Amino acid sequence: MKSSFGIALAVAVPTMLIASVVNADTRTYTSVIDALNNSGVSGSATIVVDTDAKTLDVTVNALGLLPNQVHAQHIHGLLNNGFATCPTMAQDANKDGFLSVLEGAVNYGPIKLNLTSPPTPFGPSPDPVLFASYAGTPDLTKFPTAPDGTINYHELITFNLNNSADAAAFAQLQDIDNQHIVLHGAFAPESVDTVGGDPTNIIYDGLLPVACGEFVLQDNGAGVPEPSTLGLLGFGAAGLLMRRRVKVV
Ligand SMILES: [Cu+2]
Repeated sequence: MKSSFGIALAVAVPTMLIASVVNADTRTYTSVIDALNNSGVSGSATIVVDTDAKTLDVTVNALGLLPNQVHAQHIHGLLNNGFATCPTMAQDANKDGFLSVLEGAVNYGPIKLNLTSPPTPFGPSPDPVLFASYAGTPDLTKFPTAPDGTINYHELITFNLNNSADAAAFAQLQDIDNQHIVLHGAFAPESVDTVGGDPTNIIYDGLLPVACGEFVLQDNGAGVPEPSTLGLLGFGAAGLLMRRRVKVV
């Protein structure tokens, strides 16, 4: 009797969990963007993940950027969807007073999504350290140039799951609250992001991280607050554990 009850619960709980997830086909994440490298940049970002339509609706509003320069902007994160954070000056490993793109990457991980207009096609990585394997090569002229120091970006990015790179990208962009947005580009000594660069030569460094924002889940699409969702997940996990134990016995 005990075993059959365990099996019934193990089957029922994950089914309930799946039902609640299927109903929630959109999730909305927001981010407050703060300056890195004393850039004075600030802003906000919103991402709506639609698991039914297979889209990400991305909005970025930022100000304080150097006008009329290419400002690369990306979603960065860890490839296992683990929790990644914005870097701080604590990651200035060579103590040159600047957080370089590679020093920052220790915290924020590789580029998982290029925020260009139009969206960058997913495909092979142009750099195995800086880009996720599916991220594709961005056209630098398609990033914002902040004509008056501001960025107002909005794109609906659609993923074709029949394409393996798109499918990999979509799988890596589900837990947006574990990822963050990074804006790049400011004047800096050539040595900051160029190996062998002259530290007395000030250049426009298009790689330099100038702002970063971590995302927070605001709405999971089902009207269920996040703590309850976590509770359901915990309960589902308990059901799975029970099922395992029953199998062993
Ligand atoms: Cu970036």
